[in-house]
Amino acid sequence: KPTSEKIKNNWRSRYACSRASPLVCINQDLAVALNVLAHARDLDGLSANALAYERAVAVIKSYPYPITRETLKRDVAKLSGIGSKVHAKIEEYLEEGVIAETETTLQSERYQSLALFTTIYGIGASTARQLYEIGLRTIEDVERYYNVQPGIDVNDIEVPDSQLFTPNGQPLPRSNVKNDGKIPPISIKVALALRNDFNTPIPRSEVEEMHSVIMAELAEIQTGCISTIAGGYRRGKSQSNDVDIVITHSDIMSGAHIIKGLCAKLTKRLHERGMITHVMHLSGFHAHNPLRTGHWDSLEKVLTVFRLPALPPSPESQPQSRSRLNEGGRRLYRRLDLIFAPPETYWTAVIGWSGSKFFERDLRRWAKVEKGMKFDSSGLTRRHDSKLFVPKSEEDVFKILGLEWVDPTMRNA
Ligand code: DCP
Ligand code: MG
Repeated sequence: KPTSEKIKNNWRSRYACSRASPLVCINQDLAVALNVLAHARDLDGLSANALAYERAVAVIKSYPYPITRETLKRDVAKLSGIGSKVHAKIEEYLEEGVIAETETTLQSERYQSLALFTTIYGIGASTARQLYEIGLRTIEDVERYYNVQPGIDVNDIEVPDSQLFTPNGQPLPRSNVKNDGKIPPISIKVALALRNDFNTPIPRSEVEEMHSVIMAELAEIQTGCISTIAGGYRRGKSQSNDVDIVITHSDIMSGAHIIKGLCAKLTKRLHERGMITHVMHLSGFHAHNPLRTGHWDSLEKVLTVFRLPALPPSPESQPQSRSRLNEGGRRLYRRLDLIFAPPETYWTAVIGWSGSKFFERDLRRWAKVEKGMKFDSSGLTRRHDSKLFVPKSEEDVFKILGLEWVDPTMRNA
């Protein structure tokens, strides 16, 4: 279903979820320049400040005309989210072609180090700041700090037995080969050892290959499962940083029952096949929220490190596939998130995992402020009595929320 003209013309809306936000917008350079300021504030822990800039960037992404002095005055200055500070930055950009603060930020050692440190999976802004405060500046500094030898093989990282995962805490049969079937956790050491792989973007073809291999393995355990590749892939990005797959069962009646425990079973199987090498295990999104009923805990997910099986040796290997191999000819380690939803919350899970993060943020805000509802990946409910809506399709979620359809490729707020 294409995005309507109504949505495309709705760039004045205060909510990113009712605007069209293309992957690359007509004022992309300005959006990128302002986004550096948002990023810098975020890295400095100034989240409210960062959010203001993110909002401005999101508003600009939906504005369909080139921003000039005229359109700034006529349209952009009046948009919610464009305050006096941002307005001044846009004027400066139009005047000078650059934003001075953006340029000095990009040059600053602090920004460069913090941005670099946060590319390591598991290191967030506050850890990055701590590492910077104690004097670390480079990746080599971080490796030394975490006691990781440069170029170490990830399999040589030692993990105490007590830190190994048994999926969902269930003991696994001892017949399993590696570590009695236990799976090592994704630690910062692992992330450091794999950082070159993790920082190599995943082309769409490889995302699709991972998806089909995973679904074929799932079919061996359980027939009738259906899935959607969510995340940046679904928004049309040509390359992704990780792969997000949302899975459910096609049987509306007994799907919830069938889905239960499947996350652990698939994780175990993919580990046995050598494809899942590490996991970060999180149970349901709301496992600790006492207001949630048992129903919610069935949204199982697992964050993993995944590697496709080696390609069969071929003398004239395709340049295209060679780009996905490292020097040793092996496949790259990738980050993979698997999300299992019961049929009744499948479509909210798909929307919740399709992003962008800012689109999601405004979707939750819209649901709460304008509709008295609560939206998140694990369901759509009415606030006053927690009544659960059961959308029959992705379009249905938008309908229930009173929103016009926005195609995933237009959710790049
Ligand atoms: N998401 C969420 N809650 C989480 C994690 C993710 O709601 N705890 C949503 C918002 C994201 C989407 O899922 O847009 C996917 O998250 P990613 O971090 O994988 O981001 P993208 O897929 O958008 O981009 P990429 O993976 O290419 O960096
Ligand atoms: Mg992703």
